[in-house]
Amino acid sequence: MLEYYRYSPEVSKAKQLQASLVALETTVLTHGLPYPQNLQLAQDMEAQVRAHGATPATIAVLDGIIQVGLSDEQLEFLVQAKNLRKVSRRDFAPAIAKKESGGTTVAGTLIAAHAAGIQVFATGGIGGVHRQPAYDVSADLLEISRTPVIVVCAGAKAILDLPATLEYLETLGVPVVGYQTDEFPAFYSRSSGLPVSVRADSPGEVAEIARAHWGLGLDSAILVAVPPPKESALPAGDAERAIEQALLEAEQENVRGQAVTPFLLARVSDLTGHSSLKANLALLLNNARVAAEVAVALSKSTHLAAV
Ligand code: PSU
Ligand code: MN
Repeated sequence: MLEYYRYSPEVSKAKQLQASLVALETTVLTHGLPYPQNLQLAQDMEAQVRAHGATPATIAVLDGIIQVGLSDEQLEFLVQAKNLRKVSRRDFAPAIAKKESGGTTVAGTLIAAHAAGIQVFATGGIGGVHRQPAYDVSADLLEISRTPVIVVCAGAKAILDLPATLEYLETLGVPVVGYQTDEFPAFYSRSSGLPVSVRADSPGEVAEIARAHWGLGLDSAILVAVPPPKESALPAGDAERAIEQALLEAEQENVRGQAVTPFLLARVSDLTGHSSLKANLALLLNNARVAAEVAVALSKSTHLAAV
């Protein structure tokens, strides 16, 4: 399997030294954000991870190779190239066989991170159960249910059906940890009115929950939901109005399949005068910081357990 993977020198070294690693996804760069904001974001997220004591591993598929950690040149290519694949579970083999390139989704990044031995992953918002049509369910949820990685996010993207997404996570047996909150955040906004299954107030508490879950032989992810930073979070009503309009347009324009999420996020950004974009960027950086802190706490608790 390793023939399909390549690690950057920085990631190889961190693995050798058993340093804390944080995986980062790239669909948000290739399908979520315009150039050059996507490049800036990728660099800023990596810097946040390093500033908090961990090593970033930005994951993508380049010319049919799964890259764990990207060079500056590789990142430059990824953020500017057109018609890249959105790589989820079903898309790895086609991309590899055809030597294509693409950004990995939450599901895709989880697969690669786990294969590379990385236990913590930062993203913006996970995919979930869509409001319409109700049978559109992101592959992110199934991957989260079967990959033992801590996923740090701002909840599920608010364009989704959040109550249904939480019910689905419950069915799949995934602990949903509210980070310094009792409520599941609504991605652009800090509250949804929906309860999480457990609250944790520090990185150490998150690490304890993960260790107990995996120690029991339960092999799902731990979903850590961090509210978006106060300064840039949107009032729930503002976000909801834009989302409803965007959903209407998606239906009128018959947007389907993998195109749905990028379409909705871009329309919500336009309709909110880009304040949703600002919130999205701020929460991604914040999640990178929390993920680094959790990765450091996890390696400390693992070392203690080994003593
Ligand atoms: N966050 C963004 N933009 C995105 C995504 C997240 O701000 O494009 C991506 C994530 O990679 C997530 C994917 O895994 O959207 C979900 O897509 P779908 O609903 O098609 O599974
Ligand atoms: Mn879908």
